[in-house]
Amino acid sequence: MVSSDRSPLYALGHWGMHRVIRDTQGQPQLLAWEKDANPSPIGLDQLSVDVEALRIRRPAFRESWLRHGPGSRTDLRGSDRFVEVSWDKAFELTGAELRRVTETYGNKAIFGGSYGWGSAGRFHHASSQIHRFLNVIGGYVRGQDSYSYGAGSVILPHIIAPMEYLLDQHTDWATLADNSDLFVAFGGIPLRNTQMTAGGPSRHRVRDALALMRSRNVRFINISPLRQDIDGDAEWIAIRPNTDVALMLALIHVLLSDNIEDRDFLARYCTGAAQVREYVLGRKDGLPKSPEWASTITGVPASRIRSLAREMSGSKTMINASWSLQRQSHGEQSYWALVTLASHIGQIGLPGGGFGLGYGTLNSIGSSELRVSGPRLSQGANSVEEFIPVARISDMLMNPGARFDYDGGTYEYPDIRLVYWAGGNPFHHHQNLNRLMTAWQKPETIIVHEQFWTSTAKAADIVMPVNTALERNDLGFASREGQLVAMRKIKDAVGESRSDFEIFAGIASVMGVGEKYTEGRTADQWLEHMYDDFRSRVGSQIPLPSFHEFWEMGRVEFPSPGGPVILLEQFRADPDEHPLNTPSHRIELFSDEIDGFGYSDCPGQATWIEPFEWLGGDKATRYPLHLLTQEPRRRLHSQLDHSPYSREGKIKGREPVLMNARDAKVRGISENDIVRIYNDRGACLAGVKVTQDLAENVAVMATGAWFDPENWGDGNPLEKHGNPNVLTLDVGSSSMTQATVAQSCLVEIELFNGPLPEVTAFELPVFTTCVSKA
Ligand SMILES: Nc1nc2c(c(=O)[nH]1)N[C@H]1C(S)=C(S)[C@@H](COP(=O)(O)OP(=O)(O)OC[C@H]3O[C@@H](n4cnc5c(=O)[nH]c(N)nc54)[C@H](O)[C@@H]3O)O[C@H]1N2
Ligand SMILES: Nc1nc2c(c(=O)[nH]1)N[C@H]1C(S)=C(S)[C@@H](COP(=O)(O)OP(=O)(O)OC[C@H]3O[C@@H](n4cnc5c(=O)[nH]c(N)nc54)[C@H](O)[C@@H]3O)O[C@H]1N2
Ligand SMILES: [Mo]
Repeated sequence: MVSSDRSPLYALGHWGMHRVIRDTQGQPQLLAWEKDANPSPIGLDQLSVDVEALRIRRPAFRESWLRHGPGSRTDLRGSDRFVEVSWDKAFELTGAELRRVTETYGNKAIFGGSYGWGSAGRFHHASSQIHRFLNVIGGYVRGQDSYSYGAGSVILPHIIAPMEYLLDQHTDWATLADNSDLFVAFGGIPLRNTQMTAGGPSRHRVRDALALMRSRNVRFINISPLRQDIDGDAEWIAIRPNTDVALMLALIHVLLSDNIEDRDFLARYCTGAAQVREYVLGRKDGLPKSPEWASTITGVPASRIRSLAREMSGSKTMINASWSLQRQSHGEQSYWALVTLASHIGQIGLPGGGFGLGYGTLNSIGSSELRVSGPRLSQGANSVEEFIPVARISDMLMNPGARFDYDGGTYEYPDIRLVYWAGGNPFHHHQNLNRLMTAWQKPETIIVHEQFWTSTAKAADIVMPVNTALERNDLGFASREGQLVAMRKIKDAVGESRSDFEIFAGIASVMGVGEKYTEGRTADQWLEHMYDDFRSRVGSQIPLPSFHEFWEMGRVEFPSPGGPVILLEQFRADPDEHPLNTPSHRIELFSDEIDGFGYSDCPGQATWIEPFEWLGGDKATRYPLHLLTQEPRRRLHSQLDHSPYSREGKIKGREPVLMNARDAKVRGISENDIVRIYNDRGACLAGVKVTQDLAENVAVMATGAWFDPENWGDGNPLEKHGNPNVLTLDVGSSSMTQATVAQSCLVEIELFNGPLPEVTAFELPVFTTCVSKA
């Protein structure tokens, strides 16, 4: 597509908009977008030498796979050499392998879950492209739910409403500023995380939103092990990790004991208040969930629990829980307890009150921009029924045929022979990576589309080089961000890299289904098609110019309806006219449905269940520190970890770990020391930052340092770079949701005195030329 030189150039990433200018040599440069008052520095380094150095330039096959065929020397995955081949050869070999697997074992032998964020852009959205392709060739085993909020999204429809619906309707920041007195944040509202929106933020709004709220005297309470989880002025209640449910139950206990629970709200909008009362007051189990009871579990003084409950019910209070609160052992309970607590306070559906599930996770939450479904690529229909809850990947690969519980059903793990990934990095995102390394050796073939030589790419048999969002045309859109962006190509692709679309089109063509996959359109024709479809769907709601005018303009801002947006406002106004989609059409504080599933690890109402790993359990005598792994300030997950901005945050090349000053001192550890963090599952190196602003016996690391084991294969090699997922626990949160429990992890930390091993995560694999088997 051609545009005039005067058309503005924008680059959109999950971290925000950049303005693109050309230097005197005509080379593109990325600048912060002038209309964004609080732009993120993440992404500015995308064109840096360090980033480009790790690009995948040509299709590459693992040597043993190419020489000896599928399934050969899978123990060498991650350390084998690679052979580069032409595109024609890559398409031919990949098409033949997909045909072999589907003809021999059926499509249910392909795992195409392919979880991951990929890049911004609605057409070149890697997971849409791969799912569309796999559907065209007969289907695939999918991964259900998300790492982000898998526990929440499975349980919430039973008790109130689907998570996506709730997230989309969160009360907007300005309405909170106008109406709230108190904002109680379990897990904080870290501005660090609000740099992102999946698909790309427009203006970063949360810093100014919090400032506005403070200027209107809204008081903030940060209930978190880490003080910095709220930037700026806030009361800090340092809670022991994974114990929030106990605190919430005790807050309800105070309301019930004081007779200040909102009985009208409970009667009109909820079912199950009686069962909650019985449980909280300890009528059945003889154990009142009192402030004293919760104090021993949470470390929060009973007196503060009492006064907090009274403050919350006596003022207009928004109670928020971060998503991290449900990425843990029995994480469903955190959200159920939160909704139960908010129902007892009775402010759900009022401006400024009620509950939130993730203010402070993304820029888009709390936005009052237009709600509209964006341009989309049809993925077609999947004729394979088998699925796994997304975080059960190692279980699936290791135990084909084994049964698992999930949301009231019982299912079987399929027998996977081929894994296909585009747009994600499991050797970043999954828990217990040493276990994943073992599981990863099972399939006969692993195909990965990547832009960079990540650990996942290095551990594949077939690696397809993908261009970046800066090297292709696309449509930029994200929910509640109020704009559509012409993401115009700003530079040529590196090496021979191509888009996922072109790669899948090439493979589809040798498999005889090229036309079905492309529908006869080029990538640019698809953009126009998707734009026109969007334009006709939104009609007069968004006056849009023709595609070609839009492409020249560079971006279109949608009319902003402004506020107020008030979560569950209509339900509150008339619950009969606007019923919930739960069995009782009310908020289910007790759920007959869930109770009927008979899960001991997820009973019929919000329950305190001892976490798998926590500071109050037996395991803490051996591993006395609770490791929390938060989202990284300097990158998006593992993306751009090789950029200068991310690397500047490291200590001697390792990811920092935050330690409480006393915990460091008793271990003889000082600021900037390199330490070994370990438990039974693995060990990694990290560089220490000492702070007073972290609860004792807690350590905090960011995720996303590229996985860098001393060697691949079996055993528990030392991870040299600071990827905390060698330490995390890989079990399902409960029979109900089977979600990740990344935040339930005990470790010990010791000074590392040995010679420092070199970080090799940012090195290319070894290439060889090899006589092909044919
Ligand atoms: N311990 C612990 N682990 C966690 C979490 C935690 O809190 N603690 N959080 C979890 C959560 S919430 C999430 S969402 C996951 C995130 O996990 P992922 O989404 O897997 O992480 P990313 O680093 O974003 O990986 C995206 C990959 O896609 C590649 N990519 C980018 N654009 C394209 C493209 O156009 N095509 C192709 N083919 N590839 C592309 C990038 O180079 C990158 O390697 O991590 C999870 N892991
Ligand atoms: N910069 C940046 N922003 C991101 C991302 C990124 O990679 N980089 N990733 C995005 C994605 S995919 C997601 S899913 C969201 C995730 O959003 P969240 O899940 O909200 O983010 P986290 O950083 O994991 O957790 C926030 C804080 O919760 C606290 N916490 C952890 N466990 C507990 C607990 O048991 N109790 C209490 N009270 N607090 C606890 C930790 O101190 C942590 O700093 O972030 C998004 N935003
Ligand atoms: Mo996420």
